Amino acid sequence: MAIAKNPILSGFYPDPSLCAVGDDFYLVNSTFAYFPGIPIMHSRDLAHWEQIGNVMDRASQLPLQGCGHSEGLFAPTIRYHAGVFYVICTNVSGGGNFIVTASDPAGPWSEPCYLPEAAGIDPSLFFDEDGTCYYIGTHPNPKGCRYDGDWFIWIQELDLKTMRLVGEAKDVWNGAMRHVVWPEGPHLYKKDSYYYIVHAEGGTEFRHAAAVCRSRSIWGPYENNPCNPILTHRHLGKDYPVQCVGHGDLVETPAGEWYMSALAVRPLEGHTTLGRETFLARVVWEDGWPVVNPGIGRLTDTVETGLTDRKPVEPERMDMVYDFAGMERLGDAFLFLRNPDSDSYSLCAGEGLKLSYGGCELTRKASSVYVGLRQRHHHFRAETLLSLPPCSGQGEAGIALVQSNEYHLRLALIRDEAAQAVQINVYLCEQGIDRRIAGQTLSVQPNEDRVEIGLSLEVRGLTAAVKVSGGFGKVKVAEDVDIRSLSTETAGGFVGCTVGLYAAGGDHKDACVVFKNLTYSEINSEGSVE
Ligand code: 6LW
Repeated sequence: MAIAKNPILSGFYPDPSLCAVGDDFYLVNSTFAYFPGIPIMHSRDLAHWEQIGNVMDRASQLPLQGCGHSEGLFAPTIRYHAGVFYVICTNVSGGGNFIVTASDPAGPWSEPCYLPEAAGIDPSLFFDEDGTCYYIGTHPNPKGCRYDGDWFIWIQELDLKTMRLVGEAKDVWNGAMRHVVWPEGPHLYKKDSYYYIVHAEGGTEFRHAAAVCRSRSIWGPYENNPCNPILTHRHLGKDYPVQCVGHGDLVETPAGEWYMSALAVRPLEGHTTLGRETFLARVVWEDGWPVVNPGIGRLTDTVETGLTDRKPVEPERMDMVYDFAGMERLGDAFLFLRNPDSDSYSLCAGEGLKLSYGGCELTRKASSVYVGLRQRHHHFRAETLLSLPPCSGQGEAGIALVQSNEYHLRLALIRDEAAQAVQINVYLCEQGIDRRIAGQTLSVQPNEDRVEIGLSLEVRGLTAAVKVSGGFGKVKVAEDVDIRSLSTETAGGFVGCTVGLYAAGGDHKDACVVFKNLTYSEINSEGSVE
């Protein structure tokens, strides 16, 4: 039997939603300002997940220009009905709520069908037994918010032929607790002639919780589960290692067993750098209500899924080696900022990944030239070998750990042609202000064409160390850099860190830095590869 290890998706995989189609499970997450948007994962045992694509992989589907790091795509929902996959989501930076569809969940997905009449966020779809489709989402209390977070869950029928909301919209529920804040992430289900709404409340931070209500009619009145909330860690105190648990979605296996995906965070000393991650819990039904992890009542390190173990053919490796010189496409795991300018990136056989200079700094809310991977572990090392052109017009290139445009760490290389040297600087950007925290100037050989330098960024929890290597030998540039500010608690927002390669600035717009490879390895707290 398969045993799922929590988090089932570590790192920046927030707002999970999942659905079952026969023996197959599909899961999606929110991506905010990153492109492509909404990774889609597949599993046959709920334990091993493989990315099969990205739902929003064309700029035409996903306008993100100028959006804030935690704007763009909010919480998506995935559902399947009558041969069609549906993802419904909100682009808070352009267009609002929309639906995309696909016959193959790996894609291609359709252009978005916007629902301008649907206010608010966190949309979900429900297909009733007679095929009628309903939209469920959240919006501010239509009678006026009495306090911050005074929102309502509302339902309206969706005509699938016209993709328009039809009939009356009805506010059905505003949460389980008195003076509840942020009832959100609602999903509708039907079981044994009851309609159930599972939703989050309390805000996505420490007081996050999953709750449920039910009704015999989809339009209500909904009755509160007397055992609410069904999942939270807010009563466990701020030292508990897994916090902010909520945003649940239920799925039934072919054997009739139930599971819930939920988001949670794993802070270190009160600092969350990995963002909101995806967890799994078991669900049983008692007296017509779902009970999460019965006998335990909180998220566990492992979950027996009751399904045959289906390790992927290529088991997920925690050391990921990308040899760009031999790759034809970057692969689905890579993330860009907002809508990338494809002319600034090219994979050249035998050479590597070329990034153009001339783009804007990572501090800007713009489509900076950056390509990254999610930080999947508290302790990791990222290494790359790059080659700097003779003329980059003072442009910088290197490796960055990005929480947002306002909070990131950069190991930045500038080739100084006149001085026949390479300046190596470490910048910690906080509140959008760059601070140079370490630096060195290393000489290069006179008349050297391209200069090859290896970069290493090692993160152990809340500190980072950077090293460079090249013709000049190995140099430690900075150690024990305090990166606590690259956390949700300081930076705010909804994302986790990504680690990536970038190029910025410089007045030689035709110049490129070439990255030969990128290696991401999980390490232990002593620095050895796991
Ligand atoms: C999302 C809402 C939430 O739309 O945070 O945790 C928002 N819950 O449901 C952004 O992820």
